[in-house]
Amino acid sequence: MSQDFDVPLSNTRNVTIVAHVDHGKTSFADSLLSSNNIISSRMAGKLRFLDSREDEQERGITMESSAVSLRFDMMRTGSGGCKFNDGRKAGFASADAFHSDLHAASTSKHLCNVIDTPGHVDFASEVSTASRLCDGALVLVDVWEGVQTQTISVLRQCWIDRLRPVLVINKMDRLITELKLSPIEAYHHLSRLIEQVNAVMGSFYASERMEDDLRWREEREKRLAERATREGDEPMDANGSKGEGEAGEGAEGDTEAGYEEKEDEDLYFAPERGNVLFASAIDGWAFRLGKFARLYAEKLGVKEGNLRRALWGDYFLDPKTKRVVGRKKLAGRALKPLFVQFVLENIWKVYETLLGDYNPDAVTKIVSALNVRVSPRDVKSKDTRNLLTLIMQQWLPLSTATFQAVVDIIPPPDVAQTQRMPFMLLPELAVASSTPLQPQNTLEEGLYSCVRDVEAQVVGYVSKMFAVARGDLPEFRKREMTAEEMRQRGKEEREKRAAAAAVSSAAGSVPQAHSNGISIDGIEGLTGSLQDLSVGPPSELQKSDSDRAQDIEINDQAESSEVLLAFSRIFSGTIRRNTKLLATLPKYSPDLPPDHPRNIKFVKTVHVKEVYMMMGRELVAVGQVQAGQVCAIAGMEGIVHRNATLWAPSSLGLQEDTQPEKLVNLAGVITQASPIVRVALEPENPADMPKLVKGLQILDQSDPCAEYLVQETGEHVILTAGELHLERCLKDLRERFAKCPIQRSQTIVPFRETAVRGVDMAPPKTAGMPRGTVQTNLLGILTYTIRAIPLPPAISEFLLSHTTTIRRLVSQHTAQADDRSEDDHADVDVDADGTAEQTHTQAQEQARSLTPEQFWEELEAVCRKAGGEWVGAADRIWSFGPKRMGSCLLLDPQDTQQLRLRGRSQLIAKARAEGATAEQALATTESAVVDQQMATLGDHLGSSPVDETTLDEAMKGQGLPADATKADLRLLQDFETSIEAGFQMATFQGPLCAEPVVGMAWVVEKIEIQRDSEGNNNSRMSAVVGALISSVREACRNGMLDWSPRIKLAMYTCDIQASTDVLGKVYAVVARRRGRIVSEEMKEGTSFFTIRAMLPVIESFGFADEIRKRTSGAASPQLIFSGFETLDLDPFWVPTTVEELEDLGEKADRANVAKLYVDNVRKRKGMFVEKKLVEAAEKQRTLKR
Ligand SMILES: Nc1nc2c(ncn2[C@@H]2O[C@H](COP(=O)(O)OP(=O)(O)OP(=O)(O)O)[C@@H](O)[C@H]2O)c(=O)[nH]1
Ligand SMILES: [Mg+2]
Repeated sequence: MSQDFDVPLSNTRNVTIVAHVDHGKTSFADSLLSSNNIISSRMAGKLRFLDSREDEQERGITMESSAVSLRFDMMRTGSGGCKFNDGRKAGFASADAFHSDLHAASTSKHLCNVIDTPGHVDFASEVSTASRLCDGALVLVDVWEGVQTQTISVLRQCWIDRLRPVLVINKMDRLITELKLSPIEAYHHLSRLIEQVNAVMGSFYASERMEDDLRWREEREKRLAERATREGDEPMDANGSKGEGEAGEGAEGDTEAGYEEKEDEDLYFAPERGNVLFASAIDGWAFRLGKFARLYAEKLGVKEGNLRRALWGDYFLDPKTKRVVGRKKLAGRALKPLFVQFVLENIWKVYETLLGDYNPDAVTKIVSALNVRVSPRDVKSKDTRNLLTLIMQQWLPLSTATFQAVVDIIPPPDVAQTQRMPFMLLPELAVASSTPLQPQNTLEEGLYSCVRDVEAQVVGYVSKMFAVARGDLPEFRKREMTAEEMRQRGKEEREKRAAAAAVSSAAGSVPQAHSNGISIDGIEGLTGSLQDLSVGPPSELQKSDSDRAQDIEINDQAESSEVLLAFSRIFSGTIRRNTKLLATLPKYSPDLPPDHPRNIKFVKTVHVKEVYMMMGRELVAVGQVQAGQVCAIAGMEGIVHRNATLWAPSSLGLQEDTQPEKLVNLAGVITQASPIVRVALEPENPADMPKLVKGLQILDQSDPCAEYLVQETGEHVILTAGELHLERCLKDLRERFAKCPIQRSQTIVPFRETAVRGVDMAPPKTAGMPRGTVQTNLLGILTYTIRAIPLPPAISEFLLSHTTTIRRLVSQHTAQADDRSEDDHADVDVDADGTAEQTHTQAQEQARSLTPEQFWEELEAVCRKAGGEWVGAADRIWSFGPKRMGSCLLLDPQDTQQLRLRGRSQLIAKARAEGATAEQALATTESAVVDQQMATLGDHLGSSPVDETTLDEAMKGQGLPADATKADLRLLQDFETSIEAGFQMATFQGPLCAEPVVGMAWVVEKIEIQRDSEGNNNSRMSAVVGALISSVREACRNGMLDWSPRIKLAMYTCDIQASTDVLGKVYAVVARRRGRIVSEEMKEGTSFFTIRAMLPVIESFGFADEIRKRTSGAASPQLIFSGFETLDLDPFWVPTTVEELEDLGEKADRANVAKLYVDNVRKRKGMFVEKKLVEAAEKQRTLKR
């Protein structure tokens, strides 16, 4: 296979194929592969070549994304590729350019890096990792199934990552063969489908732009006002009139006004714009309107461009006048839209002729009319489906149409990077800014323009690590020898043997044959051309194969046969093998210098051992890769875990004296699926433990969504996105990574705890105090009162949807933020208990990330709305919990003067605005906090036994040394830290079953320190500090239990399509698993219902299989995690009224599902579970008698 990846940037494209599960991505990719002769065109659409794993082929589901670099030649004008206008949505308008271009001819080589992704929701993280590396996406939609849940989420991913999408309406053949629609019905169906997709795009646009729009309008008004004042002095008629003056302003702001307008319009898919492909992957055909416009333009004597615009929509050909007319001029005639007449009917005809009664004459007629080449044998063959494919593949070749659309619509890397880079480097600023951001330094210039020079700074981004069998690396793969080589080899062997026989004295002869057969696979031509380009010593690229093999020896242990490679894209410069690079891990902060103590541990040196182009199952070692390409890099195993940004001053890599001034961090993969399903693993044979641990480590690194952790109990736990994902992980562990039999525990599902105001709660525990109040006196020295209150739902939802903002906010306040973990798992923080913190849902993820000011303002508004004591609560927030970023609050009392989070946030912002560095700002804020604490210290020093003195008086009046104040201050600070720690612990492990608490607030009503007369009760004080944490934890828990506690269940939403006859069965399954139906819709024109149900995750195992069985395989539900939902049942509830006792028995343990769940979790965690083993023993005895 001869490959040449060296094409100009303008002819390079990076594209990902995304869709809902089973909409035909992998089949679609097949046809593209066949254009490069990787597979035969007869097998295209059937082979699913990129599903290279055995289980992928078995199940017919893609589980890992795979990349392939495809070459194609295209006839273009001399301008070097189609023209892309500038501005964000550049390209859609270029359809004209494209079609006119086709007439002028000059072929040029193009390279398209295609990444096929899985559609199953369990592997959604693979989609996010792929989209970061690409500039455009082919969004497939099954023409019949239409927009599905994952379609929406992939469209959202494209939107977030600023990928230019091309809509591919796939499985068009189903409309003819399965659903037997007429062309006109099909046309209406297609229009509705495109509308559906556009509605989704519109919703993203609306939500993002609403704010932007407001900002833009405000700015514009301000400008207008300024201008009005400026021009106020000028004579009115300078511009003719005031009104025209405004028009002039309009013209000045035209770029923006026009920009806004165009953006909205460019957002949508419209066949006439060339961003919609109609395809049948299985039959190997696809087209855009341009194809038919060209065909008919001449026949009808209409301009091609005009015809193309009329080919979609309600335009008709008036048979009398031979003119194209709109609906108005139909005058009641029943004409067919042009699209039906010229496009669909032709396709329908081919299908009907070939798949109807066999008629060789009709077939021959079609073959000649379409001007395709089919061998007479094929025409005679009875396999008409195959013949159909042959004809359609030639008439409307899928790969040609797709590559044309890709070149047309999707910008080349340099153009794309100019638009995408601001969103990757400064996402918040870029979204907020109305004008495109500009590069600030040479590094950014390189990134914005995708420079490829060897001297340019190298920046690459690793979006995931993936495992390949060592034997699959080209260095290790046996190359198939040509006949000539075999003859040569035979000759050499014979000579060798003859020589050996001649020497024959020594018996133990040479077992050399084994060392042969390792060879780089047939890319001599390529390496040759690369040598010319390379700057370094040529010998590097000419290393012998065995040397290379040694270089790749990443893991010395022979038993490990998996190598981890980095799935990467080069954004600037050229990466070469055998160079050193810096890898910045996701937690690296680009605002601080690289040698800052907080950054230093996130910068690692890596050695690039080899770079490969990816060819689906094969890797091709290429020695170097230039900017704008997607590639795989060897040599980062053990250093880079998930993602990283690579940097070097030039293609020569790091030198001894390299001192980076600034590094960037391109991390931003949004993992939409949160790992929610947890199991503990152990090897069947205990001696295999080391193997398992090693396997788990590889899995953890190579799967973007699987997490591995060791629990406190010593259990080895993995977290996966769902059942299918878990199965794949187990299979990988058993067969590839650990290679030993493994047992799994029952699935562990997280819960949440909260409390609500119940209807018939017992009286408050502390009499005379509001509910939830707990007063504690520690050793007679410290008295404090804490009151628990359930948060109003609006506040807790707001907090939940902004956890990322809160995390950032809190880390701003603590210099040592996030020092806890050195790993680079930025996306998911896993605590010791194994509870994934990132369990907010897709819907919640949509929430914009806010600046601190915005966050506080919005929170304040939400609190104000909640009313009552919540008004102003935002100012009193002392801490968030659990883990400092959850939806629980620790609050100061209402009349507090304390400088809490918000006050500090404002101080920091103020200092930053005045030009202070982050550290300085922090320092000034800290000292302000200390000052203020000093000022309020007196409030906490309760009445001392001797006399009632405040601190000041104590200092002055009693002549206490200044040290005493400092000691008091330190004491107060210690107390506050302990109280916060206690709160964090209480929220991290709730009172019910030690699961995290959400939606609660605790108000610290009072802290009073009783000083004794000498003020030297140090030893007792330290005892208090020691006991305080656990005491606060208990207080928080008890306060919470004073309300009516609840558990929250992790829930899945799922859409099930079922026909009327199986509907009842589906409902029964959902009900039995404690799910509930949310909606039920009849699909237009069919007897199918789309049901949306909510299902507790804990009850979901085996659900998909069960539904599939019940519906005879018709429905396969996609379970999507949708957050936690309160189970409205008090786990402590027991029947009290006579009826309840009669109905449910004394304990109602069967009715109280909440208690059941709680007890199960407690049992699993080894906590105390109240349970009687022998119940009603007398009764049993009585029965026996
Ligand atoms: N009728 C018809 N079936 C198709 C077409 N394209 C794909 N299929 C079928 O749809 C099923 C799924 O195809 P895949 O290519 O595996 O779909 P996918 O999108 O890659 O699926 P995942 O990767 O698992 O999300 C297979 O049975 C294909 O044969 C098409 O154009 N027409
Ligand atoms: Mg697939």
